[in-house]
Amino acid sequence: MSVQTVKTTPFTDQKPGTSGLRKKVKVFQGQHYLENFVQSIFTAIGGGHGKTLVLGGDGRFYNPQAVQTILKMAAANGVSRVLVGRNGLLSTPAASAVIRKYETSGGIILSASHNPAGPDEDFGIKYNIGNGGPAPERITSAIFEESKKISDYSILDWPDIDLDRLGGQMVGDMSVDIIDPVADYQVLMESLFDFGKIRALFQSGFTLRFDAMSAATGPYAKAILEGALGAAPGTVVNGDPLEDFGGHHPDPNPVHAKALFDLMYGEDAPDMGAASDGDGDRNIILGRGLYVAPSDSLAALAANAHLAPGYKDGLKGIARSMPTSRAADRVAEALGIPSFETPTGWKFFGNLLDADMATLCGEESAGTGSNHVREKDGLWAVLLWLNIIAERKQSIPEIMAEHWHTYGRNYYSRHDYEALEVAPANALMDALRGKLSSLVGQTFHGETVASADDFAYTDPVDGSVSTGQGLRVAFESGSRFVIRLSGTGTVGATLRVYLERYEPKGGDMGMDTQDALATIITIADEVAEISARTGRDAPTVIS
Ligand code: G16
Repeated sequence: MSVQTVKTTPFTDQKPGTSGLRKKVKVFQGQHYLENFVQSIFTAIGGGHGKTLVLGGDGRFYNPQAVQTILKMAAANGVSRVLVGRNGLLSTPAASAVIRKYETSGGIILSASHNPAGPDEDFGIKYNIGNGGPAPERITSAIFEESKKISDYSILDWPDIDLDRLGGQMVGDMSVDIIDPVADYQVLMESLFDFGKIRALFQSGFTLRFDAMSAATGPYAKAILEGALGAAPGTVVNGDPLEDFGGHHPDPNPVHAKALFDLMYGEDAPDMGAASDGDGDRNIILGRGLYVAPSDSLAALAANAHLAPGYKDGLKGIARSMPTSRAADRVAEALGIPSFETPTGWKFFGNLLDADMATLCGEESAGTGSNHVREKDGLWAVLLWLNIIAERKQSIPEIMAEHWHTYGRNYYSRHDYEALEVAPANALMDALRGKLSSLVGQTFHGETVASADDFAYTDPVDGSVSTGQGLRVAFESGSRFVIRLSGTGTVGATLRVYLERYEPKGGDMGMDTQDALATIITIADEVAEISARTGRDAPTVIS
């Protein structure tokens, strides 16, 4: 056994984005690229000595090779023990659950989430800390700083191990436990939800279609939905993880989950439709003929969470990312609990959850979760919906209609302009930022601007400040639009335009969402000069 010290030079582009480092596979396969970043993680966390880590990923192309490399580097950096999901597979929420259950120092998760996979597509890597959540900015910044000055990395000269064999193996002096990726996660779900009631719901004829999008959630969904809960065989479709996700984008939105949307809006729709993403942390929920916007899903889950055993004592607070609609705030107000508005990125929820200030969290980007782990959790959201349906004995459209009747409706949509050239996208942001203060008081198409700013967040727990988190323009009517650049893409720039209009209770709750938002869409385009500056006459994706 010998530790090799390999000379290297820094890369300038290893700055983690919204959720870790995401690049093309070919970039990660370049000489020293993965190794430099992994060594930067170890250095930034003070070395590996005596630590236990969790390691796994969404099963995409290059996942097994990266696992082998990271194991050899972990051993060379003094790590004592690594828990690895069988075949290198661990959904992101399951990795978080395993970190927490075994109280490890942290974990390395290999995922580019909803981005496509394959030799010419994307790969990603991120570090999660001991609470199970994504590393906060102070650590991701430290990793980036290390990556800019790295001069060598350590790796053990050791053969690849058998990732398919459950149980213990050694890599040098470091023990490796290959674990069943589903088992611990399933135990956690059983502790939160009334599996007996959900089983009875399925026995009574309730039908579900869960699209695992040929990605990480398949084994979890099959074991829990079809196995433990007795949903009919075939409930889970695209349930086998493929290294290229079957050539699709594992992004549960109307474009990439089109088959599910077509089914749910068709004549033979099951009672419920759901889908997850590449690494199992996102979810979408549909009822017959109804897509529940993720912001609305968070609000409805918050209003009904007490019906599930894990939340029977109520919620401490609700947190949402800034661009997420304010539907959940109304629920928090009615419950008499605080609501929090954080920047985009699940890492910003960690402190609130650790401090027990928030119980449920959610984002417009198809993410909902709770204090059971420190990541968003796709299958968890499906199970909470099922538990609520089993208790309320109502359909999803009925539950949402009652919700809007009680709270009013925040009509909401996100328009994405993908693969823009970086310079004009930055120029658009700069131009809008430059005129924010002058917008206040101006009226556009009957909507008067009440406030306009560049969102900054002060973490109420540790006082850390995050600036430049999105440009928001709010109107006196309660409508608003928010614009920011995505931090997860790997090609050019992706402009996200978030649109929201509040219809108070007693108003029209049955409008088409794009119709309801038409005026705000027009104003956003004019004020931010979107079509003029991008040359696009329509978004790439509307969700
Ligand atoms: C990640 C983050 C989320 C964020 C999303 C979109 O999700 O964990 O918190 O909302 O990216 O970020 P952006 O708008 O910057 O692309 P995931 O599922 O990709 O890990």
